Amino acid sequence: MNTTGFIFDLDGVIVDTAKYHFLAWKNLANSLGIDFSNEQNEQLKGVSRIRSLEKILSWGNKTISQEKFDSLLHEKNEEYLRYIENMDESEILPDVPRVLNLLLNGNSPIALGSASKNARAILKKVNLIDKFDAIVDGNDVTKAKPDPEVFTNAAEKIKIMPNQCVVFEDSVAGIQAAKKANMLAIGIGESNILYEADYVFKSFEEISSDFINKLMSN
Ligand code: B16
Ligand code: MG
Repeated sequence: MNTTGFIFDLDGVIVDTAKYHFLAWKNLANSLGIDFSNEQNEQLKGVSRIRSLEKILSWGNKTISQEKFDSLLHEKNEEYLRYIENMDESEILPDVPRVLNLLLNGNSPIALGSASKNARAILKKVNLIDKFDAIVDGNDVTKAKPDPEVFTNAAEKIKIMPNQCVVFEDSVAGIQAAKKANMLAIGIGESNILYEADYVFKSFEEISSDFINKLMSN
């Protein structure tokens, strides 16, 4: 086994489900009379479902009953589930399979570290679940990103020291979580947003095989 561990976020890194979360949150916010901008959406990426709704309500200065809160969470997830119902391998982001296969061929431990409670279902739909040695998702943690719990749990499961782990993340909260966990953080997205990462690439297409090989040999 290689001694560097690789931890992947799911939404926005492996699959482009970030757009479905955006649509569902926007519809929910607008139905409450709350505007929902792209900038606000960035602040929800990587953030748990409960925390996301709390943030939206605070942006709109709304207070609602616990019952209403729970029913909105349920509705948001139902809409999201409708979007992802027919997902298949075609929704895997470009060059993710190339990088996963490089890591597998290099005998590197691979884990998923996602805030989503739907992560396992999505990995099954896109037929990638067998590539992962360990999965930690929103069902397994009590503290959401930017808390490092999801990544430290993933490192424990693949038996790799945190400072020997590399995290791929598309969210500000996730990059902060990776850094708090003492891991190398690679941002997938825009460098002006993910500036706290150690490296930022627009997508896996920009990450050379040479770069991955170097990470594996560190
Ligand atoms: P769910 P990630 C996160 O997944 C998403 O980025 C975030 O937008 C979402 O609210 C969160 O999962 C919870 O997802 O409602 O499916 O449990 O990026 O950490 O893979
Ligand atoms: Mg993400």
